[in-house]
Amino acid sequence: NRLGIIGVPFAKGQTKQGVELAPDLLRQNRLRQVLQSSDERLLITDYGNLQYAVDESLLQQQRQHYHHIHNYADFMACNLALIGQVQLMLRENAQFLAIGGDHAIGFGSVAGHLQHTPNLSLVWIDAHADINLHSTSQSGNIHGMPVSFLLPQLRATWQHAALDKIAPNCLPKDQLVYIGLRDIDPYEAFILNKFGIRYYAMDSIDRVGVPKIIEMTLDALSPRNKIHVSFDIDALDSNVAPSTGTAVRGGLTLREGISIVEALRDTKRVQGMDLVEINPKLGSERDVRTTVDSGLEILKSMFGYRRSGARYYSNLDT
Ligand code: DIR
Ligand code: MN
Ligand code: MN
Ligand code: MN
Repeated sequence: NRLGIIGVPFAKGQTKQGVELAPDLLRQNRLRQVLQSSDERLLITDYGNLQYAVDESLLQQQRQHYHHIHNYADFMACNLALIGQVQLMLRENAQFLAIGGDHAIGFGSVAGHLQHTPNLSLVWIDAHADINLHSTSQSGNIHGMPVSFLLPQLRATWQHAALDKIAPNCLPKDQLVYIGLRDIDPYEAFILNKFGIRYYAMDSIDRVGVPKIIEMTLDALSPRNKIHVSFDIDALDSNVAPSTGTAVRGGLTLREGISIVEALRDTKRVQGMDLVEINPKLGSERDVRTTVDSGLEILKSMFGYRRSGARYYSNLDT
């Protein structure tokens, strides 16, 4: 089972420096060995860190239409490169992992995945809904907006971005499920409810528990689709993931996070994953170690490790 890994050291979707250091920090903390030892049959290719160049036409787009949000041109340039990179990795591998960087890369990662596999479902695990439009964002930070580039009902609000050319395949709104939300902006709540987008906020998890949430999630998604899991480390409670830009207390325990990821993995349909928003410049040295360890535990569970000791080996080819 081939797994391609790309680092995406993009930090301009929000304002805190440091999140761009996460891919190399995870590598230094034995990312490859950790994954390899959880499934010895994984054939891992590390494609290094994504590079991109901003061209004049994007800067012009930014000046003319999107000057009120931060770093639009960089966002687009990075995600354009990522859309290509994801398609390349899926031609050469059964699965891919994109390591951020901030969650702005969720657009390119999912969009690239959709160009390779149009029948795709998305599970967005996050404290935040990341579904702002440029017109609804209070912060101007694009890491709070990536989902709005993916849904056909919302992407029209980015009319100057030529999304139909860049990433013609969209994500049907009924193939999106959020898990872990607990910090939703008022306009985001309006959008989620207007379009009937499925989301399991922390209060639902409290009421019915993680097993039921997983069951409802999988019931909602088309059983024939491949799955993309976009995991924002801030979905986890800040006691297990303190080093992140917008930590919110009262989140998933590490066990709940692992449990969700194991259940998704057990479908054998997960073809792509993002792990984003680990920021090694925030918190103490111990906070950083805790956050990186939690991230590695989540990745282990997605790509092979079984708490039961059972060896299911690969995700897609059994
Ligand atoms: C807030 C915070 N909704 C915003 N968003 C995120 O800036 O749009 N924090 N994604 O991680
Ligand atoms: Mn393929
Ligand atoms: Mn996010
Ligand atoms: Mn978040």
